[in-house]
Amino acid sequence: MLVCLSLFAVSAQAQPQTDDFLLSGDTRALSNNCLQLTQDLLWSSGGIWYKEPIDLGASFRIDLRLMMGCQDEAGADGMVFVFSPYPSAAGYQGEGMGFAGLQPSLGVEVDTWQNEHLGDPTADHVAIMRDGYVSHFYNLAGPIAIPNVEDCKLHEFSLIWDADRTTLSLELDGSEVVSHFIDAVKDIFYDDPKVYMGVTAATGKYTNRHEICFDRIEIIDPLSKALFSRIIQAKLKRGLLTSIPLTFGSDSRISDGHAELYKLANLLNREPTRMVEIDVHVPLGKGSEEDLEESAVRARTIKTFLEEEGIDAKRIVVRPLGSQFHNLEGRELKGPGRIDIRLFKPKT
Ligand SMILES: [Ca+2]
Ligand SMILES: [Ca+2]
Repeated sequence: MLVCLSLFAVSAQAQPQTDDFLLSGDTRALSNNCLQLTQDLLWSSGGIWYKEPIDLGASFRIDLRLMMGCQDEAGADGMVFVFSPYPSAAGYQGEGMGFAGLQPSLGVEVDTWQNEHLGDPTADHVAIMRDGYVSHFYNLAGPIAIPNVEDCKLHEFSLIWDADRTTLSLELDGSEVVSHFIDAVKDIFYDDPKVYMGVTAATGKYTNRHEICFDRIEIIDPLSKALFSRIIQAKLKRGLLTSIPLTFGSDSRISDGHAELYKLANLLNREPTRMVEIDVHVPLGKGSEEDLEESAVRARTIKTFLEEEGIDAKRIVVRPLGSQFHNLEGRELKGPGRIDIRLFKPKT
């Protein structure tokens, strides 16, 4: 199953499969959702990159398990969760853990080997880093010591991006271990929110086997939480007719205005006793028959959208009105079109 990462996905959830990743270096698939990034050998390195880009404008949570090897004292080097504009990039091995040198990037390391010159603590540790710098003198957050993870066991990690608070956090076995506030889109990625998610691992002069299993990727779209302003909400609750802009492409699909429809869906979800009447107007087009047909197509699209947002079809009344009111009360329709909505309580 492929996770749907489109901008308009409300809350897409999926268990990623190994096919969903580009593999590099020594990486090999172990099962449907587990991969080995390094063998227990000198100077081994591997990386995986999720093929679909991730939008940092949306919040997400990635649940996975890591097996960091079976050697504690003599085990090295560790793994890094990486966000980068380029998939399949690979950084330096050894202490670089496949992350060193990747620029621009945002990384979260799970480091199991102390490199004193990088400021590593003795214990296994985590840190949030940028632009391929593995030295803690330049990191964003950490290093934070964690219990030994080189115990031959799978440990649960969750990587959480809160897009509203622009905060990246890492949980280990259910507890938050490191968190950092950063406007990553602006400060690191040159205003481009589209990034790829990768995981890298490496060994050097000391070694360990590094494995990863993916349990769940959940994307929470910010649009799905959008609300009308208090003024419009109050107006709608009084049953007043309210227009919302909605643009359709030549294929009769909604091309702009999804945010407005999400707001309507959210309001209907909060007001479960109310129904909605939607009048669908189109600009003066080829003729009244064709315009009526076009508005009927749009009406179906809008109804389907709301139904997919969990609104019962019985609560939605759509009226395709063609172009007969295209110039109602001076609100002339030119390019886009308009829908008029009214909330009401059904007579019982
Ligand atoms: Ca290290
Ligand atoms: Ca250790």
